[in-house]
Amino acid sequence: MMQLFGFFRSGTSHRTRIVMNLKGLDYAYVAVDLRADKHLEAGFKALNPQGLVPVLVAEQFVLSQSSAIIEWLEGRYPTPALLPPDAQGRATVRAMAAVVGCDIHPVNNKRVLDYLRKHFGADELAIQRWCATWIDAGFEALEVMLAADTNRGRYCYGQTPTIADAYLVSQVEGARRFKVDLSPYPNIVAVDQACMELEAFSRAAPLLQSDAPH
Ligand SMILES: N[C@@H](CCC(=O)N[C@@H](CS)C(=O)NCC(=O)O)C(=O)O
Repeated sequence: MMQLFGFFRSGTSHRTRIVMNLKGLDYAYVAVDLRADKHLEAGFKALNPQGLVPVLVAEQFVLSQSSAIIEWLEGRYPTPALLPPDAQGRATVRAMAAVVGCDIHPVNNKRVLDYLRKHFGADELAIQRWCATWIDAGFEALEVMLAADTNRGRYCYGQTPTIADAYLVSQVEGARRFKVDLSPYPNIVAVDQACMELEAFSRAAPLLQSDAPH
């Protein structure tokens, strides 16, 4: 069985869980406690030298980087398709995913926030403002992209969930954690609500994972 190494409230783990659930894949979840720096221990770094979650162990090989894992899952388990059939559609979906994956998440990652606390004296209010700044910058653009697409149904693109929804829903979760006001983003909130009606998304929620506080 595949093993997914992750952490309950890691956005990159969350988006990967959503994709695995949408594909109907069974997997063993291995919790890596980022609060206890388990990801920096030699045992985990032997799996991923970057010391970051998620890691997927499948078919005797080890994959890191959620975007690479998600693309591998899409190629290996093509049904249901989480990318559109046409090149323009695929590029549009990947662009929306990249707003989160390349431009919001990396600057709000734990190690970045720890660095701001340690070397720049950032207190929790400053951290909250930092995170909100980059979430707002990405969400403002995504909101425009969603509003402009008149062929869209209830999800980010087309009539069915795509990888863009997996990225967006996990980032909305992070936005709520950092107390970002979501009222300027009605299309994002509506997409999140539509996705959360699907079991694949609701079952992937951070607080439902075995390593979440109960
Ligand atoms: N680009 C990587 C980023 C992975 C990543 O940063 N994961 C976070 C959790 S969401 C992590 O392990 N953070 C540990 C740290 O910052 O020390 C991916 O998409 O997989």
